Amino acid sequence: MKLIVAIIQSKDSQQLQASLVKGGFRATQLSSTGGFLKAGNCTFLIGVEEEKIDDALAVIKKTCHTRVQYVTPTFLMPEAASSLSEPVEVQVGGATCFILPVDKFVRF
Ligand code: 2BA
Repeated sequence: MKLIVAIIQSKDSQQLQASLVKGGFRATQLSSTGGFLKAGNCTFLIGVEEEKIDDALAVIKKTCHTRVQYVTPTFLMPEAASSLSEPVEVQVGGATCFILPVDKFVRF
């Protein structure tokens, strides 16, 4: 078994949860915060048999969309507020997925 840790945008979370259940996957959804934008996002923990990893990733890929966000650089560098004011484009995934080995899995 593997554990997929998938960080996605909150806007896609309901659809992903529904698609995973429909695909026969079990998942836990956590509220999280991106370190860069400091905005809320969602982290899914999905325990998956090794042979189903690609299927689960396909569901995530199909459901989670890349979006563009604009950030004012003053948000990143408050000390340079007077010289930097034009919003900067940031592409937010999709999904950032980590696939981890699971030593043991039990359910009681
Ligand atoms: P955030 O950290 O809020 O990042 C949002 C978006 O800002 C990122 O989208 C990326 O386009 C940009 N970004 C992040 N750090 C940057 C930097 N140091 N310089 C320039 N641009 C930067 P994604 O890459 O799609 O990431 C979406 C969210 O996934 C992240 O939200 C974070 O919560 C998570 N994430 C991404 N990579 C990660 C990693 N290596 N480890 C842990 N979490 C990660």
